[in-house]
Amino acid sequence: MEYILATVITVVVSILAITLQVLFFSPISPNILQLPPTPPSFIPNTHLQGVIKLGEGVLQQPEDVFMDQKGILHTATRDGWIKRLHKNGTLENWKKIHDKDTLLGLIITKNGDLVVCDTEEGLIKVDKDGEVTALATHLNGEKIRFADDVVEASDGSLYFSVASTKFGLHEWHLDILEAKPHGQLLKYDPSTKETTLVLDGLGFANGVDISLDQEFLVICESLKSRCLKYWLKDEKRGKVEIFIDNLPGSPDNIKLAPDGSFWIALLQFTSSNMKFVHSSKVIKHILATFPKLFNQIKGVDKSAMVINVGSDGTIIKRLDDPNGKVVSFVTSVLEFEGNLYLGSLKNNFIGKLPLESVV
Ligand SMILES: [Ca+2]
Repeated sequence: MEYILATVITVVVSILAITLQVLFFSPISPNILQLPPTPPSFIPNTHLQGVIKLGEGVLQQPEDVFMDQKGILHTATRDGWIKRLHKNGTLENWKKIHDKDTLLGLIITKNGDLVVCDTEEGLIKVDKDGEVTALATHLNGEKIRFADDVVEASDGSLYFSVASTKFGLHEWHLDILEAKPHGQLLKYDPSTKETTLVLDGLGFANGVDISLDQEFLVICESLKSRCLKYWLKDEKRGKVEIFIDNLPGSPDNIKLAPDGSFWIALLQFTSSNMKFVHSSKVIKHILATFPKLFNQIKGVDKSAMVINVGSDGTIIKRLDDPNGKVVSFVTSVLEFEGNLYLGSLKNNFIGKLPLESVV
């Protein structure tokens, strides 16, 4: 009898403790989020299972990929390196920035400098000699915490996204669970060395790129399953409209293709698990308090999808690895000389896919 009583008391106290922890010490103040419905005609294909693995085992979760004018592929890996893949297949450890896993989107500017987003340091420049300089570290006196992706406009300005002003890289899941718009689009002017706010209130601001005619910039909001168009020129300058919405996934990086269309990597958060999670604040509090539970159900590392979108915002092509057999958690997709190159936050290689294999 005493044993049963002790067990009941232990269970009750444990439930109370967990309830108190979840309700009063939860790190988030969540919103309910409606994810877009899956289109009725949705039939996954397996095109992405045809990728060739480049630098396998050496490239740790290369989130972004960028090709310079000579055809040298650049990526930032989780061990703090900028690595280069040459046309002859040689892999070069080019520049070690630090020992952290915080490097994300990168570009080579027209001057030949590499600019990379660091989720702790802001925007970093590495010149041709390998000298590292911090470009944008603060906005109005506040430290820039979660720089995600960057693009250079024709006038040399650097536009870059801040995924969240509230949560850092290692708390990205909290931003997703909270489902509030903490993202920004910032602009760094190299002539004045000033950083200014362009857009605020974005839902996990992620990939950025600029149209072939330089008329508009596209910025993707992972949380809202959409990308926005921000006009850069003429009478529409500064205006914002939807470029594409109701995407079948959460957009990560976006890259201009040679023909003026765009390639977008879509994170697969739209599983039934995540739809359920986004429908309940209580569930969100529990998952925010117990991150291992979130890792079990997030599903984003179990499949991959990329899409090709015309400059008018219509989907032209969709490529999948529906069960993550070869690639998963694909975060960027770049088209160069008839091939796609895929970056990922799970895979330890860059995927190469000849486009002729998917026509
Ligand atoms: Ca990104």
